[in-house]
Amino acid sequence: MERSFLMVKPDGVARGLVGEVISRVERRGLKIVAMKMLRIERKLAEQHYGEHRDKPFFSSLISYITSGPVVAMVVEGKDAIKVLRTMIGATNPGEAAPGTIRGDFALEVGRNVVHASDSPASAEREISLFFDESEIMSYSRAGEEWVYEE
Ligand code: IDP
Ligand code: MG
Repeated sequence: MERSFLMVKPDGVARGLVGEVISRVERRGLKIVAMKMLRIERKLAEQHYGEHRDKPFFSSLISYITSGPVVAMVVEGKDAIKVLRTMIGATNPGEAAPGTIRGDFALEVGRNVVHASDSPASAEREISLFFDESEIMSYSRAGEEWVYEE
């Protein structure tokens, strides 16, 4: 099993899309093993998006992500990182396929509703930025035997 970091960004929270995102994750068979609502502080935002420090959109990205509460999650399941990236859709919602979260709920790259880790290394780094190991739960979901072959 793999873990990824998933976050409903401030626009997603403000637009009432938290339940929509969560229900898609649950329906897929993935398991939410940690979750919290928080207002991201500037320092955490700059750490989280450190790879984009030199990009022209960095300061607007930091303003966006710190502009209101977010809902941060750790999601577990087979190929969780790749599966969530497919479910959220292309970074630019204008290019995101219908059926993806961004393709169904967004129009602009600077208001693209969700974040999901893009690799195992990012997932590990992002999970540890937002969660203590003690906040990550271990439990069985009913029906898992019908999601996984064995
Ligand atoms: P990702 O969120 O799909 O992983 P990244 O390239 O890692 O996309 O960019 C991080 C975030 O930065 C995007 O989700 C988006 O909010 C913002 N962003 C990326 N490119 C642009 C841009 O060209 N203009 C404005 N914001 C951008
Ligand atoms: Mg990214």
